[in-house]
Amino acid sequence: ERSTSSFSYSAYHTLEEIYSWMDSFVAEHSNLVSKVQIGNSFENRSILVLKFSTGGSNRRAIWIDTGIHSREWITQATGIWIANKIVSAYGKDHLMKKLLNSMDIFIEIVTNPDGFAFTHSMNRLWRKNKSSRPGIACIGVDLNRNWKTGFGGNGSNKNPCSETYRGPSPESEPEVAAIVNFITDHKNFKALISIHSYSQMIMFPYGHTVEPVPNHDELFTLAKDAVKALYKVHGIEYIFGSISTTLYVASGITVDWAYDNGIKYAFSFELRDTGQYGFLLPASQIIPTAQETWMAIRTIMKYTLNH
Ligand code: ING
Ligand code: ZN
Repeated sequence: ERSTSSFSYSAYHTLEEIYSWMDSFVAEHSNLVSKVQIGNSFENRSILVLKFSTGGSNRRAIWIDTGIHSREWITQATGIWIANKIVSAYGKDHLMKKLLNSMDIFIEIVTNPDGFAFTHSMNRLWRKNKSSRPGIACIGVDLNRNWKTGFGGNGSNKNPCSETYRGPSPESEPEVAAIVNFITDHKNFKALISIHSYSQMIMFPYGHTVEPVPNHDELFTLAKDAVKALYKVHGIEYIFGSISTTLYVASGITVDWAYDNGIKYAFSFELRDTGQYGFLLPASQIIPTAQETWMAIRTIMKYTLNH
């Protein structure tokens, strides 16, 4: 796209279309948005993050990632819509104006670019990345099992052919290492929201143990408020709680790493639906899903700004 005016926010797009949209989007809103390359994927694609900032240096920041599992197409589509929403909200929404005058927002829309390209070309239901290693027959590591916190624990698999294969070692995958390096070097992230689909849930650490985190009650209340704000938009019901007690025990996951590295407001969303369409959510649901998800994200952002 040479301009975002010809881009459809209510359709699913290829990687090339999304990366081209990003270039137009950044060019059209250069006062607020810039593009940061944080690394390269296993197959050497660029790993890109959109940065929303009104200035300052190394301000307190909020991280959002979508598409760490490539087949969860509603998440990348929601990430695109939300990026566009942040730009329009900066002009209209007092909270967002206030937030962006003191904090930065980073959104990684295609967190697993190789897997995403593969879901378009070969296998719509591909989840993992596309890494391969000598002597290993199966392809791909589950990027939501490759993080250091709890690595190798229950709810992750050491079999390379498993859909939840954790990889040979923590941060073995360039897509995970890129985020770890970026967030660690930045040192000022206060909230992180990692977006998956499907199941309609808002969850928080831990995943690797049923042990509650020190600020469990605070996260529980905030998740409840986010679910309430989401419900108000289109009447869609979400459940909420810690990952291990709401969904299942899962180890080596993004939000557990974030939490143990000082990001005390760490959440994982599971977007629409509850299984009717699953990963194949019709494009007609992109905008309503993004609208309601935005209100949940905004709730968490507001709380983070004020704490
Ligand atoms: N489910 C997630 C998975 O990686 C999840 C569930 C989310 C676990 C967040 C831990 C943290 O198994 C999907 N749909 O990917
Ligand atoms: Zn997922």
